[in-house]
Amino acid sequence: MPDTPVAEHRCGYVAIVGRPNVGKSTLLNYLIGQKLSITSRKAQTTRHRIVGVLSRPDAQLLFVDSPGYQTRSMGPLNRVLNRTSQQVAADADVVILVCDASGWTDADREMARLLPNGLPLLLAVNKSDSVADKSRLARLIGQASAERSFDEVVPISARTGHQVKLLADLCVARLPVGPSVLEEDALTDRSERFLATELIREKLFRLLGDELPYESTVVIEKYEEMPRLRRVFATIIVAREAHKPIILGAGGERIKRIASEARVDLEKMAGTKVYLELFVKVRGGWADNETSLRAYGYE
Ligand SMILES: Nc1nc2c(ncn2[C@@H]2O[C@H](COP(=O)(O)OP(=O)(O)OP(=O)(O)O)[C@@H](O)[C@H]2O)c(=O)[nH]1
Ligand SMILES: [Mg+2]
Repeated sequence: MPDTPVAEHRCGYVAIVGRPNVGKSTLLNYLIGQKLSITSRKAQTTRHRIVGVLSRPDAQLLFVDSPGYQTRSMGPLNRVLNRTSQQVAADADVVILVCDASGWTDADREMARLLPNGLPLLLAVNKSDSVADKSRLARLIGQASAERSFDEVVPISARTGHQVKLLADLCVARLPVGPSVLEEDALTDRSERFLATELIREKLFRLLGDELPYESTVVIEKYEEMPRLRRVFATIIVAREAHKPIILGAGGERIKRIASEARVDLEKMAGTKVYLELFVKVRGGWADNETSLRAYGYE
């Protein structure tokens, strides 16, 4: 028998929510030590609920990344993304609200107001590495705490990892006691095929400048899994004919680059060689209503 009592094992869902672009997906990836959720400089990169698993001796944390909560333009796609964001928070055992250390904005305020009561709520003030003036950080924390009460407020950097372990520990302390619900070596609840669509979409977000058509998405037509090879046929869907040449680029340069960068990531993810073919199709109105959005995988 050990002399010191062994702490009880804990397990539960930790929602990662906040307005677009504050670093939620970067945080998820740092927490689980792997690139799982796609990231980019553009707002609303994440469009789905994605679970990333961290198994430690004392706990299994099921972190749930979510789309950035949008308070401005309100098309059908935005409405669906906002609903996903709120659902992720409502279903969690602990909620991490992520904001940007550069300042507490109206969008943060609205998000904080919408979060459910009665759940442990932690505020992670991210990108602290990019703020030299620490009094600014103190001001932000004062302002945020005056508007909503947080169980903990932690300045972090999802890029450097500063205080990310502390944030995880604070979550563990608030999770229900219980056994792990997933295998110890599980990384996510998502399929390889789903992760493949995401990695391709990431390249769209990263390789297109401001001309990125917001109403673009990726569907996998065929995903063949062989022991040492994946054969992937995917289509980039855009809503207007005029968007097609933007994706293709002059002489097809751009789509070639999207495909070759995506292939490198797909190979890393699958641990095999990958053969990837990309197509572009126009599907007018695919993002215009919730029924067709569902057909493209948006819940
Ligand atoms: N300097 C700095 N940049 C960061 C940090 N965390 C994230 N970023 C950058 O912020 C940008 C947005 O990061 P994401 O992780 O995609 O943000 P997100 O909140 O998931 O965004 P959406 O999914 O669009 O809502 C990227 O360019 C990241 O590299 C950080 O701690 N420090
Ligand atoms: Mg994201």
